[in-house]
Amino acid sequence: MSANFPPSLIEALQSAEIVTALTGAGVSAESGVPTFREAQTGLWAQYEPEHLATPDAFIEDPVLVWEWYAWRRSLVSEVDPNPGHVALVEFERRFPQFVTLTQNVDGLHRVAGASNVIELHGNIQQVKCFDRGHPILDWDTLDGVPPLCPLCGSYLRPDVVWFGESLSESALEQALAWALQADVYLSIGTSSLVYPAAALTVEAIKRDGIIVVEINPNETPLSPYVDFGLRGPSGEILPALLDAIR
Ligand code: BJW
Repeated sequence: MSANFPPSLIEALQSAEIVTALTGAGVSAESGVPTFREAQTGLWAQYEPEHLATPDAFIEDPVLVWEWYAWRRSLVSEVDPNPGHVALVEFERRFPQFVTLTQNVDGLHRVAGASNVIELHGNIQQVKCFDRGHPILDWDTLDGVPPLCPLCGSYLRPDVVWFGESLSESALEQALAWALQADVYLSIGTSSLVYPAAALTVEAIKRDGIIVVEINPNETPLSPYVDFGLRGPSGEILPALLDAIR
């Protein structure tokens, strides 16, 4: 595979000081975590996102939403990082400055050993309460579906970012700074449909002198604007890319 990479891409990576990677659900697909929007296997082939990943859905049916996340939490706890996650850890060691900005809530980048990770959409293993946002540890010993917040009595919910909710301001600010400083920006395994995460790629594309690379078996709305589109699974392309720049 390495022989097929454009030489100008390899040169850009070999001389890069700052590299920013934005990842999406596709990065975890080869670990067995379903993506969101692929018709046959996506989580939302069974459920519409608007029905489950919104505050209104939780207000309407907290039991259904809690149980959907409980199912996903147990799925995620049984899978391992794949060669794509592992290659990104090697990238982190290889470049003077490297960050993984992830939309994924599965925590697999950290499990793989990545240390500089910004989780833009939260983490499915963490919970907070619905009314006040109290972060709660040791919640799995609490009764109730969903359990109640020991501090204020409101329902607990996963500490993830639902549609219509704001991302952490500081996480987004840091992520934007990385997109605006990168020599090379990698958009990996994301449909680039969900904002503001996709806007990070848009901001990178708008800059002069940056190389923007998309790694995805399929095209996305941003594909026409990137410098290189590497079509294939990230679990194969990332290790090959790493080999090619060594
Ligand atoms: C592989 C592969 C392999 C497969 N290797 N690749 C501007 C314009 C339009 C709309 C908006 C906008 N700004 C805000 C909005 C509204 C909304 C939005 O973006 N809507 C769009 C759908 C139109 N955004 C929001 O509401 C955000 N909040 C916000 O902006 O607050 C301010 C505000 C508030 C109120 C009003 C207006 C503004 C919050 C977004 C939160 C998203 N949350 C979710 C759920 C997280 C919790 C959970 O997990 O349940 O995050 S939605 C879901 O989508 C999840 C993902 O992180 C996110 C992105 O999906 P991703 O990762 O791209 O996955 P897929 O499935 O879409 O794609 C997988 C890709 O992998 C595919 O391309 C495959 O080809 C590829 N692939 N195998 C490599 N082996």
